[in-house]
Amino acid sequence: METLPDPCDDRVVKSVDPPPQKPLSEEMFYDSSGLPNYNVIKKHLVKEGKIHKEQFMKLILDTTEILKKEANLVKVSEPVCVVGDIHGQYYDFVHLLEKAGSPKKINYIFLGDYVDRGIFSIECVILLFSLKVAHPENVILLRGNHECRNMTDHFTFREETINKFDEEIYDHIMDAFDSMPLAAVVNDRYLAIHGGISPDLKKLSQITKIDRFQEPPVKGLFCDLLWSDPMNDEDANDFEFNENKERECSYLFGKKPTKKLLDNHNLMSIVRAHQVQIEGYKMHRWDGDSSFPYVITLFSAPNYCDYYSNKAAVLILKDGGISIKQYDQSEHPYFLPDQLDVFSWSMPFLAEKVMSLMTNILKQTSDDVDENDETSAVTEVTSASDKMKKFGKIKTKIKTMARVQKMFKVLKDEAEMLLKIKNMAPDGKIPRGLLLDGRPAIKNSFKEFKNASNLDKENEKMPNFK
Ligand SMILES: [Mn+2]
Repeated sequence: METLPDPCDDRVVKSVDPPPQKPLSEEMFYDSSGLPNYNVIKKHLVKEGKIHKEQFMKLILDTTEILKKEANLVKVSEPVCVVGDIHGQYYDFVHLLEKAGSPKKINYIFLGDYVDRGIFSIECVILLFSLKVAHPENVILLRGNHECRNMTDHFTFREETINKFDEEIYDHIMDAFDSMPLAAVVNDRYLAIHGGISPDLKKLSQITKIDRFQEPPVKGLFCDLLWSDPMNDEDANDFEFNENKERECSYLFGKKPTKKLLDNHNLMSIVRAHQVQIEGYKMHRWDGDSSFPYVITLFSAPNYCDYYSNKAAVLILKDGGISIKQYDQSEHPYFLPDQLDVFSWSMPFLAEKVMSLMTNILKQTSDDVDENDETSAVTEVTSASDKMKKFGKIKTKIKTMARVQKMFKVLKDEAEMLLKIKNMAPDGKIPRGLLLDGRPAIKNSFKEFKNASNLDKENEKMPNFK
């Protein structure tokens, strides 16, 4: 693959290969049997290569066709790798695929939340869809609470898609999201869902009756499958369902309704994602420390948002046993906030400098006026009011310049504070502290994790949709 040329040999970071010069050709994109060549696509995207809009469009349509035919509740058998939230962390996603193995050898269930927050969400979608089309039976893509129009508009994915492709591509991806199944039963033993159970869920056959081809509603069974969370270990034995205050929608579920559903269907556990975990997973052992977990939470985005210092994990179900694979963050290319280009980003800095230059020149002029006035006063008899007028005009000019300069300084400072980083603070409100502090000097990952989750709380709730 030809890379971008470096004619002046002045590429600063030589250890990083230049991106591919051209988008993938048809011969590279598809293998000899006409299926997406996901290994080639994967590597191409790692090197920040582009793909043609037409290729992507066909991939989205092919994926949607396959997804549409799937049931709301799909069945999968082992060996299987269950993957939690990915959230646009493409480089970590690639790392996990290499760690867990080829879908030719192991099935995959992805629990949703592929996009938003991370800046490589498009790359994640391209690779996930390529895997799905190449192995429709072995790769299951469940729907998460971020796979909808409301969330991707509130967070970053819509903007990212329009930046990298256009609105038409975005609309078609949303149709694909609408087609994703909602749950899976693995090995007749585990129920896989993004969020959790619902007070409305008495038996699994209810899931099969949901009309899933739409934006998920803000309450009811469909909503809860995507949004609910298990209760704290301390509360789980005392309550059935509590209000989910943190999400401002859906519920927290406790042991009793979970046990009932599992027993009724002869299942062992609920495997779900949706909540960041410092170790990448959590076993909700509500019958004591050595008991089998009622719920297993998986989170597969390490060092979430480049800030949480958490590990990531996937669950491997194989030969009747379960095991957890953990992994740390992989390096990824740096991008300016809000996908700004370097020229737009530096404008406020430049403007501030120009203004300060002009203010100083004007100030100089006014000083000159003062001196001239003193010396000339001896020789020339000018009226005092004339002098004052001239001086007053210049003074006003300086004041105006100073005001404009101040405005640019504020703009620049704001750009520096990155207050608008949408993946950190979609409404520009939050985590100011997080952005102002930068990364804490003390390397205390638990403290960092706690700090990050506190500051990031606002982003865990359901936004107010119009
Ligand atoms: Mn989620």
